[in-house]
Amino acid sequence: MNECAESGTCQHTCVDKKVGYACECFPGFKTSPINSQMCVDIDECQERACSQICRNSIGAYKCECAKEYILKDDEHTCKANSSKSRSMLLDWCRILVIIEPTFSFLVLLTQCLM
Ligand SMILES: [Ca+2]
Repeated sequence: MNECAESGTCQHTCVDKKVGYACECFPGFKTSPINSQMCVDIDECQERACSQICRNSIGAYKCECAKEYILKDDEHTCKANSSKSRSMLLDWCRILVIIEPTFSFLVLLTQCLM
């Protein structure tokens, strides 16, 4: 007997077994603890999926980063926004050029142009 042929057996996917059947859920969902035929969203944020800010949604989730940080290509971990710190370094160099022109020329070469 194929219970899966009957409509409304499982909310998402029905897998026919030799004895009975099993319900499976789409990615991002899990079987409901209350009703095994139903699927509920997985709260990935409870599983520490993101290194900083996690936003759960139905069937998915999204990682975000705090101010001054950007999301890495893995879409889970954050790194310091280096372009911002680099521009801060350049600002610092410009100030140094004004204060101490001879010394700052060496600083510019060693630090700013790295
Ligand atoms: Ca989710």
